[in-house]
Amino acid sequence: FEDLCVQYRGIPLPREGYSEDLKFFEEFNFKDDDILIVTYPKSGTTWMQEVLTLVLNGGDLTPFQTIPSWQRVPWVEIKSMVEHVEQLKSPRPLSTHFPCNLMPSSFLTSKAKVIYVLRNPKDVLVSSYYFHHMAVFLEDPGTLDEFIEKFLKGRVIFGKWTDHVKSWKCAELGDRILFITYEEMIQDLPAGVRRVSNFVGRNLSEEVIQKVADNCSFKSMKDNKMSNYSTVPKETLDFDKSPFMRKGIAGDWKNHFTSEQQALFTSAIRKELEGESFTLPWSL
Ligand code: PPS
Repeated sequence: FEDLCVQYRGIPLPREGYSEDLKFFEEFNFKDDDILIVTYPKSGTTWMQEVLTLVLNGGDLTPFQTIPSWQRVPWVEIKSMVEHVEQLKSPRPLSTHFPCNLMPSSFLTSKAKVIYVLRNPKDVLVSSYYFHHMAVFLEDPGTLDEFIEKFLKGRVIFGKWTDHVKSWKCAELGDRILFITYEEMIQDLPAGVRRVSNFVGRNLSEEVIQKVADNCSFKSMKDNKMSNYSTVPKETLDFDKSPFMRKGIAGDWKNHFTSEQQALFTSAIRKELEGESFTLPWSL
């Protein structure tokens, strides 16, 4: 694990794409009209990148069909993405997997908006487990028991899930932050698209909202080369092991966790969140 990760201010980052020296990120200049998608990995980042692209373009499918998602909504903490960030027109759609306490100072002084996508951590864990099999740059996850232990201890990329959620829930960003869950988008995607479009100040017609939702369905994104990561070389993502767009459902953990694993996981997460002033949108 240590060989494959770099440590940055207490959290492990994948060596692929990241370095300990994040000076360029620390000096990143957030603009007031930036829109930042924030996620713990495997929570629905790519999904929200597609929704936001289409919302900001009023349903125009061209960028969605011609430019890979990571160029349209680049990660601010990855150096090779700087050139893509520089090409963006305002309002700039951006992504990050970082906890709030590691954001550069310009973020806090700006009025940049945040869309935080939250997913049930048991499904995050299962999705991440498969991703560790396909991502050649990550360590073998071992058995599910072993992976659960690593996940709960934060011996995974971007550290503990609970620390990530706490950092953003406690950030007191007021109406600068929208919390939206993966599960609510599964249940009613047009309603999720409407929440996003209202939040970013785009008044879209019901017809356009429906068009965005149709194009952001799991099936449609799985078939779109610009959002399914199939253009990434096999030396980085091995699609023979697992697809990136794997299952796209809520509750897949029930097909993987034993009742002992479920009890252990739930009590560990509850303990980590004891005394916090926020509640999670689902019972664990
Ligand atoms: S990453 O690597 O952090 O950027 O991954 P991320 O995009 O956050 O998460 C990948 C999971 O999101 C699922 N996904 C979707 N689910 C439903 N509908 C749509 N349109 C959709 N797009 C992506 C993807 O399948 C991964 O979840 P799992 O459970 O592995 O299928």
